[in-house]
Amino acid sequence: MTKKALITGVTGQDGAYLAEFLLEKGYEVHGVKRRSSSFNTGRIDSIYEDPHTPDQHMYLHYGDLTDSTNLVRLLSEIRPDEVYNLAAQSHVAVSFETPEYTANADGIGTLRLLEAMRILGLEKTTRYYQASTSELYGLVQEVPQKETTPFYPRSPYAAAKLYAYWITVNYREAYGMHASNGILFNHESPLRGETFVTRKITRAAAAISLGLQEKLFLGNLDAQRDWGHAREYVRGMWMMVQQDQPDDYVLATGKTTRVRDFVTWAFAEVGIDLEFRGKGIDEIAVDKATGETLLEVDAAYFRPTEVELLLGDPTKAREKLGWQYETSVRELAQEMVAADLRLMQQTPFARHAIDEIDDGSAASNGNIGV
Ligand code: NDP
Ligand code: GDR
Repeated sequence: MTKKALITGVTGQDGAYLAEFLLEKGYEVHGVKRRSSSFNTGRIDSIYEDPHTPDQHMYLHYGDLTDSTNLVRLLSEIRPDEVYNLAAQSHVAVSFETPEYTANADGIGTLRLLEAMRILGLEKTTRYYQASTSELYGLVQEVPQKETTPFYPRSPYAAAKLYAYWITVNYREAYGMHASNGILFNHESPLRGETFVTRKITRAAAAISLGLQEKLFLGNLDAQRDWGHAREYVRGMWMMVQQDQPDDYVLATGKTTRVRDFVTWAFAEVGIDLEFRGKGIDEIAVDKATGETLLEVDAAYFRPTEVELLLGDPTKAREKLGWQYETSVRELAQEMVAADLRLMQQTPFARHAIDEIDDGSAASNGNIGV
């Protein structure tokens, strides 16, 4: 029997990788996409199948985690074997600008989906994966962070995801659902959203090297993140769902890197050797060869409360699931810069298009980014 999977957030980075992974495993994949005034399916164009395709395996449905009626109808029509809840307003800085919406989509949205499964009597037959996050650890309580480390959320996003984490545990315990939380540390790829820091950096390195951008503006260069590759993390999601018993697992690489070092590596990929000068808000980075300032720190990108250090311990996932990461952060930076260079060389970019790629957090300064 062909297994059916429902993926919310299928148009996002992880949704695209997961859909591809499940199609390769022979699943019938149903993805929920939001209505948008412009195309939002770019990441899944390569796996999308037209509804007229004979023997179709990939289906897209309009939907939204803020609409219970929609979720109930989709679940009752599809009756999936596995549900992967990846949909979220996933930008931490933007969650300070849109806290209520973030709570609604990321927190209550999770409840809506779980409750829709229960209403339809799917709680004993359909397995559920919740996209939980290392942001739950927030203010450092323990290093490295593992499944038993206490949570201390530091943003509206993390607080919403805290609710989603616990409601998933509660539905597992209350109704015997096969519901698991993947506590995933940062994972990136060439499909990463353009306003997350790694992609913002790799795009800038590519654009600056091609003469399409003058400068990169960033916030906290001292933040440390445990960065892995998204393709490997979606495999871990699937592995959790295949276990006999549901449980919660950390996926991480066990290595942490400062934003500043990721910048150095990304620019080295395009042959630019950077030197950092100054401190805090006055820090800049100059091209050692030309003396030109290519990076400035901009206060607009600092968050009201920051998560300074994330470093995960993936021992449980390795021992129980057999999950392992393969790509180092340096290789990740290489792959992302190479992909951005290719993209920009193929598509002649209007200069303003690049300058306007900005982080939503700058909105508070009247500088509305993407
Ligand atoms: P993205 O931001 O790339 O994708 C988010 C997806 O959710 C998009 O498809 C988006 O649609 C969709 N979405 C947003 N709001 C709603 C809504 N109200 N209803 C339905 N769909 C919605 O995130 P990632 O792929 O990087 O992350 C996937 C999940 O994993 C998220 O829940 C994120 O919070 C979580 N996570 C991510 C980590 C990471 O490092 N990437 C680490 C830990 C957790 P659209 O394309 O239309 O915007
Ligand atoms: P994060 O990712 O907040 O960890 O959430 P992001 O890439 O946005 O930030 C990482 C760190 O870099 C610092 N930073 C900047 N960040 C952005 N976006 N833009 C900047 O200009 C900039 N300058 C410095 C940030 O302050 C932060 O410390 C991601 C998301 O995918 C979440 O959905 C997910 O849950 C977590 O990872 C794990």
